[in-house]
Amino acid sequence: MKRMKLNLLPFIAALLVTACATPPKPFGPVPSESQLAWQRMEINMFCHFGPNTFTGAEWGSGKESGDVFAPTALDCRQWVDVARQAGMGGIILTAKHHDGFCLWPSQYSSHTVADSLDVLRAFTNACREGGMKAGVYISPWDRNHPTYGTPEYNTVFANTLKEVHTHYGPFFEQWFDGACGEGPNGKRQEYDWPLFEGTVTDINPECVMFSDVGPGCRWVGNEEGHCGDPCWSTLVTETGVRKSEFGECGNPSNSDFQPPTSDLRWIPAEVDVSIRPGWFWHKKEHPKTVDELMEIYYNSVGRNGLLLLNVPPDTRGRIPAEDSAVLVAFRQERDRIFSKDLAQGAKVRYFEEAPYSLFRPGHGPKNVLDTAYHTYWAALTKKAMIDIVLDSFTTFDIIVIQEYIPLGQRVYDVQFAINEGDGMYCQTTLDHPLCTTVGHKRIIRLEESLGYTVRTDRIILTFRGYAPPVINRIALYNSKAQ
Ligand code: FUL
Repeated sequence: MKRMKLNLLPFIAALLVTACATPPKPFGPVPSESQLAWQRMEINMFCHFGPNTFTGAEWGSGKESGDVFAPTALDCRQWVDVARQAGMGGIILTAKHHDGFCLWPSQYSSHTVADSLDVLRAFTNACREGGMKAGVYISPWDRNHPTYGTPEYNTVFANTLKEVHTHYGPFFEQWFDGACGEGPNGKRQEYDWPLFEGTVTDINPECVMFSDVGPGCRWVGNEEGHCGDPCWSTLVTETGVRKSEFGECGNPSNSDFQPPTSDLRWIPAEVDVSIRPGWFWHKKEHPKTVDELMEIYYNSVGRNGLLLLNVPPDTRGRIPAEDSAVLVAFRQERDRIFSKDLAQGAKVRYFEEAPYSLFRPGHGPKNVLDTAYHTYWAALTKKAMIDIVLDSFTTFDIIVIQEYIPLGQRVYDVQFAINEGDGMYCQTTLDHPLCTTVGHKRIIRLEESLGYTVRTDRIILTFRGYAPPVINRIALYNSKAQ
């Protein structure tokens, strides 16, 4: 028998390369396809419209006459036009607020619009015609329904959901408000959440359901337009926060991420805030300024949240001109700042001297510059560095970083070093990182986080993750450029 010395090295090397070329495994909970599509919408419109628009109330008593609801020139197409011009992809309408008044002729309530004034139908038709996604807010709290406060109401509410989702859907989002007070019989309701959620899921499994704690997305914990920092898209719901136990930006995973446990779920934060002081239109109120909206944008979308901006129609049933003007200006301001990515054309490399800068073949660092969503840089170690070399010294004051969240939210700390000229490097420290977690999108304003605008030709970013970071995008902008 001939004896041969078998050299296994090339096989092992080939195996290693093949293993590394495969995409990284997801880490912890990840978004469903509809949650991912939802997160990528980034800004949606909320429309609070109902009897309160006419009575001046914020919380109607449920005793108001349905006749007060009398829009003089209802035009849901105009809502869609305004939302589109503002760069929004979806609108959520308050089809039933706490007063119980239904904006469609429901068979489960006597407090509704007339058949001839089916606002929900006009709204969903306008959305479909205009290529806008429609969402629906249906308040569980009902100050009108006589059965509220009894087990029977749970069936009424489930039937109401069924009616709306069957005859007016599909909706991209179902909003379950967390407010829970007494009904007309003076009693509080014990909600049957599994029944409500199951009803929606049976009809439309793609519908992202909002409530204080999900299951599709969750309340950020305030109505002022900001996420906590850090803002994780993961939440412990079984042993952690439950419905109605939610504080200011507060949930355990906002501040203190726990590496995956069995009851950690993907439940990203939604930031609901009104363009005006109230949720409903009131004659004496006016919209926020562009600067205020930009601040909200940075603190919501820029901190891994989805911004749900409420723009209430007036008594005509139209969005007032002053609100649409400010929304268009808000869009123009975002376009002005974020249209020129100064990192385009840069050389991106891994940091040659450091072993922790290795990456998966096929998922190299230059992928952070392209705008394709499904290409990313996948590091091989939990601490990973990337080196961005610009053509020349460049001034910028904003860095945008995106994690590739289909593989989970991993990063908990980002450090930043730049060449300030003469080989002098300036860098952040672990006590004061450039930012904490990243998630879908992190917009870092350098004047806020470092205290100054940057001028450099080389940026080194160091990421620390609970698993090797997977970064989708890094971009640089100068908000002061004209
Ligand atoms: C709250 C409600 O009580 C407000 O009226 C409004 O609808 C806001 C979006 O949610 O919980």
